[in-house]
Amino acid sequence: PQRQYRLDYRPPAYLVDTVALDFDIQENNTQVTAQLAVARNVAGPAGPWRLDGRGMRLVRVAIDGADLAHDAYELTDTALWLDNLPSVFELTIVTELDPETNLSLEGLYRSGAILCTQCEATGFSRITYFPDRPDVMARFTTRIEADAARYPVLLSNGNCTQAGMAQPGRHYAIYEDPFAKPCYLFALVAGDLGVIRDTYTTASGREVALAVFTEHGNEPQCHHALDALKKAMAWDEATYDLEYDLDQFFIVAVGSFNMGAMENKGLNIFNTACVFAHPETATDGDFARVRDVVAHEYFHNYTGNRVTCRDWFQLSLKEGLTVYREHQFAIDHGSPGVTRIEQVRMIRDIQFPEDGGPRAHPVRPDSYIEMNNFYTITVYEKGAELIRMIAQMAGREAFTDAVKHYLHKHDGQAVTIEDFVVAMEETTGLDLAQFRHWYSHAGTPRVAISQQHENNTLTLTLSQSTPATPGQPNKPVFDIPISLAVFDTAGSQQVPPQLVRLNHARKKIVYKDVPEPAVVSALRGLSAPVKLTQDTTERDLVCLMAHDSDPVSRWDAAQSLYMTHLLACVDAIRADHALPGLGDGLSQAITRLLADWPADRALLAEMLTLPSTIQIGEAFERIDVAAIDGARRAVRQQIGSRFEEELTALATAHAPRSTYVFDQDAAGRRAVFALALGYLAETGVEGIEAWCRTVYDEADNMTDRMAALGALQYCPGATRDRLLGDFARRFANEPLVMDKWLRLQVSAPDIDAVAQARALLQDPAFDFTNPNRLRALLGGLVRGNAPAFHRADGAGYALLVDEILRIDAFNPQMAAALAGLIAPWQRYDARYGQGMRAGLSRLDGAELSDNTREIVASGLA
Ligand code: BAL
Ligand code: ZN
Repeated sequence: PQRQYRLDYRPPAYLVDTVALDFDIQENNTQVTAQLAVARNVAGPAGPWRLDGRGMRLVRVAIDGADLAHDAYELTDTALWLDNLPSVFELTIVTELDPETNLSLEGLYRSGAILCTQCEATGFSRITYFPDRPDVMARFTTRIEADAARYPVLLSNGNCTQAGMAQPGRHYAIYEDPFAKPCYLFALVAGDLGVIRDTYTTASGREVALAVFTEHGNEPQCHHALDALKKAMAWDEATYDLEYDLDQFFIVAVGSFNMGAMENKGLNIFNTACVFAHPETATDGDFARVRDVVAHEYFHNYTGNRVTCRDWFQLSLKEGLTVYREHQFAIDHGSPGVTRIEQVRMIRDIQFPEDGGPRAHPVRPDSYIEMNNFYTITVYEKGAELIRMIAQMAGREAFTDAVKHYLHKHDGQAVTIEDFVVAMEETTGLDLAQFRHWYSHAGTPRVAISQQHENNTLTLTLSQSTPATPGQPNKPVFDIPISLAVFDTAGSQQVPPQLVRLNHARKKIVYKDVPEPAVVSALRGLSAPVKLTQDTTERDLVCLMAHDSDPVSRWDAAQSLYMTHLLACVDAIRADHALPGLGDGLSQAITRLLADWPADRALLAEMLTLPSTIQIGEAFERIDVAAIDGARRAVRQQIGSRFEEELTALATAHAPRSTYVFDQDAAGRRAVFALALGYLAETGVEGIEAWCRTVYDEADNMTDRMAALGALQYCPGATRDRLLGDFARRFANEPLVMDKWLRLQVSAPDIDAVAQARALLQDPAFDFTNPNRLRALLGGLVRGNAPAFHRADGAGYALLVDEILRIDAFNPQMAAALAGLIAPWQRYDARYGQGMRAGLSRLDGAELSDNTREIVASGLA
């Protein structure tokens, strides 16, 4: 495999003005005829022209209508090379594909009753030979012909301009997309589909036809997604003056999909998991995710489609910005504090570990072997945090103007992250020279803040350093926006919130006329993706938890209090000492919280949630899985026992009563109920099983059912078995709900989860070529039951490696993602790390896809 380097970028040798595609869908194969209007690009290199292509049969190549003989071109496993070309010509290519046997879920493939495509990053080159790079933008016309009974619905990008009957029993449709686009945004769908429809009238009065397509019978689960789409369209008009630009916008939900969704122009294709939301089958979390993913894909219409990436190293150009826009949208449609807390948790729990492991890479990577391995939390979420930092420094209004300027300046172009940053500077007046390091350097900066207070003068000393990451031993000094505020111990504000730019290795900030004692609230709302150490006292944290004006900071103070106690418990377990008690400060803080519930109940649930085991692991040089899990469970039991009465009152007050609605208030109540029930179950309080049974039996929605089953994970016995059996029978025909069941099957602490997973993998009721099933079962085991996965005999690693090898043969993207779970073996205590490494070595000795090989090699480097 060839490693690609960012600095090797050369403009394309030839440009494609128009592409006419003709899909002839037959029973067992599909023939694709592509006609390209091509012109030499004077800015590009001379010599033979490379068209990418793999996994299909080349039937015909013709230049200006004349067929090329076999010796007039060169064909390899991954490319078609043409030479001695005229400067302007029409290229015809005919290929034959086997969508029925394509389990990679790239290119054209079957998902149930639906033929569909996935072209990002390079799936289009499984459809026809083409310069499969985003800086080749062409106007596409697509004709699809298929059996009318089997495929009554035929869809592609743009607007439908013609449709009708073809030969007997067959029909066709023609779509024209007036916007030039890279081939990664191409999409086609053919199938016998149900649909729900609506319209949206844009701010300037144009009517857009909206639709969500799905396999028959699932239509009732699609209304929430359609509603979210209309909200997203209205939000983008109101926030950025961005109006939709085609006559139709369609979403198609398919069961087999590697990603969450895909923003193809005018024809988004979604994983059903990011479309379906019905109270009986989806939780509040699912409802929120569907809303946000629908919005995300819609927002790509401008940030990604109208302005796209020059090359894949620039992926964060569209993903970081679109995730940021999605985050803004989510904050405007839910509890702002809790929504931000969820975003912060994602950064700390998933991005920080990636940035501290063997796969650490800059938001704009410098090289890759397989691009699909770089659709990462760093490119997406850290990329969004970089945009958020720019927005904070610029101020919301200036930032909004800058985004408008960027989209206007580069409309219809394929550009770079540098182009984006320049556009930000041009409008906001910010100097982002030093800030650019965030894009080019991996790793999580450490920021330390210490305070001295004398004669009413408060001096803060801020410093930064960043650990080395693979291939980047030396780190620059970053430009880090730190949000600060100062309170007195009663919670009155002494210094209002302000943004300080830590752009030196060390910086002092002096506040005069601040009476002692002062409580410093720093990095409020995670103003930068850094790890903070601060010399705050327990008293300060208790004060911030009660009084900070920012709910995210209140939550963060609680997290710090919990963390101090959790770390002491991990140390005690490792040293075989008795566990320390809860401590006065923490007890006092929880007492206060449980005596005076914040109005935002979702915030209360967050404030009573301990840092995750991953978060706790981040605090250690080497991760001791058993000690960390043991400590977290023990602290939950300490809290459950100490506050049994208060938690019972909390659960009782929020027990399900009314008919399900998905709104902020109701979801918050359900969240706090589930949280209290979980504590009580983990503590084993009397009567808890009966309570869970009642909740389950009487539930009118999936959120409450899952609250009961989640709590029962701690209560082995007949009740749990009966309810899990009932759940499996009730939802046997709902694959997404059965994914929840699969996770439950492997996440209980008392079971042999590895044996359970192996048994389930043999169960013919489940299609374990489907990514959602695999994520549920294997993700459920590795992430949802770490002690079971990391068991001492290595059976968990053996199972995962067996599965990676099986899956790699048909879906390399999925296999590579799973291999990433054991790549960071060096972060683990040797007891675990050696087994993880042995797993990687076994993979290394096998025949692997480029995708999986790249991940394994990074782990073994
Ligand atoms: N472009 C891949 C799916 C997404 O990020 O929207
Ligand atoms: Zn995206």
